[in-house]
Amino acid sequence: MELRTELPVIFEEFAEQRKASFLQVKALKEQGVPVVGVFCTYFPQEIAAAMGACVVGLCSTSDETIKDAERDLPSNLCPLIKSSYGFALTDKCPYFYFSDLIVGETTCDGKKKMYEFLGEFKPVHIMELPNRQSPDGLALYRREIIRFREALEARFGVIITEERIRQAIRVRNQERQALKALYELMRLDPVPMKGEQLYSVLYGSTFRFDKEQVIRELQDLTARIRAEYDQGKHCEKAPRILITGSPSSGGAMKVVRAIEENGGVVVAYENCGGSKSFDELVDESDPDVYAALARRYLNIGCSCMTPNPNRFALMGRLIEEYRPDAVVEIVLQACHTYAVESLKVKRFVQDNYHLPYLKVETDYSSSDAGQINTRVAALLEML
Ligand code: BJ8
Repeated sequence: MELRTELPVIFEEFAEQRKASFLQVKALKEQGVPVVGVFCTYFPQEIAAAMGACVVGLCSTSDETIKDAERDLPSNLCPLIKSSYGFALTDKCPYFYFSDLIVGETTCDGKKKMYEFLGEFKPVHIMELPNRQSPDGLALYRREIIRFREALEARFGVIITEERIRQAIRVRNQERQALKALYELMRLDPVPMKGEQLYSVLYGSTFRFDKEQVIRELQDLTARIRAEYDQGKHCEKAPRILITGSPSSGGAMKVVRAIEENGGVVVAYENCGGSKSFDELVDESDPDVYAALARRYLNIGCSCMTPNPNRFALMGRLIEEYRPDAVVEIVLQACHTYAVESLKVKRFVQDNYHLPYLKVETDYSSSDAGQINTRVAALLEML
């Protein structure tokens, strides 16, 4: 049974949130609110939030500007990097246009080299992200978070106090908990909503700038979905899929759509945009606020870490909690770290959990949609 009532409208509103927020950012900018543009889940949001800045995600996920980007960048490069650079280059992304400062991290090679070119037309601050989750790495990222705070203070002429940072941590933790509560509804079988609907809320909420308000709306949405579920309004029982790999927003959502159009349902997203983004809270009791932030962010299990045990710890937990029937990995074209690590994911999923595993290498074009459809349909038929 499909969800009725006004819930689909709410999902739709979240799905359109990125576009809907263009004007909000413009208005904030006119009120003198600094706008900080970011590209990665490792970005310590709380530091910018503590100065009252508006934080906007700049990762672009459509192939509209890839041709423009390829004038400067190699064509054999991750589409997320080319798309993001292309939107910046052509001034087609209002968020980029309004950003007073862009922050990048030393994650994958393509991204960090692209930032050098972005720096030619916008102020860019690079945070040095260690590639190991070690005590030394933690100390380095802690220092980098302090250096970032100092850079903001110098650029915007403000003082960012520890008290403000703690307040920002409290609010972000509440937002993470609200997102998790919604997400955890997908443990139900049958599920209360489609995986694409869930993702539209997760993604859309990152473009909501009044965090107190979005927390209330998420809590309200979760309660309403649960109440309707208890009245028997939910989706049909379907093969359950866990998504992992490169981020699946925008053009890469074609994989999720192929799964759901062929009778499956995405119950969990291990990748950025999904659990990686909000699974862990910042420890509010740590007297060293910078160490608490460094630990929380450095714990993210991105494939740019080597080794990368935290990705597998999270994936194992999600498999146990969400009970997928198969795992589908999305690897964006030329994303070497996820492509190489995919062998470990395949072994992990097959050997430890005896689940089928499918790797889909793709970009943001629609040229491979038919082929993806065929492969996904074959997987679902087997389940
Ligand atoms: S924490 S996943 S947001 S780096 S897909 S640009 S890795 S070549 S987006 Fe990412 Fe931060 Fe990691 Fe998450 Fe490079 Fe791969 Fe492209 Fe990627």
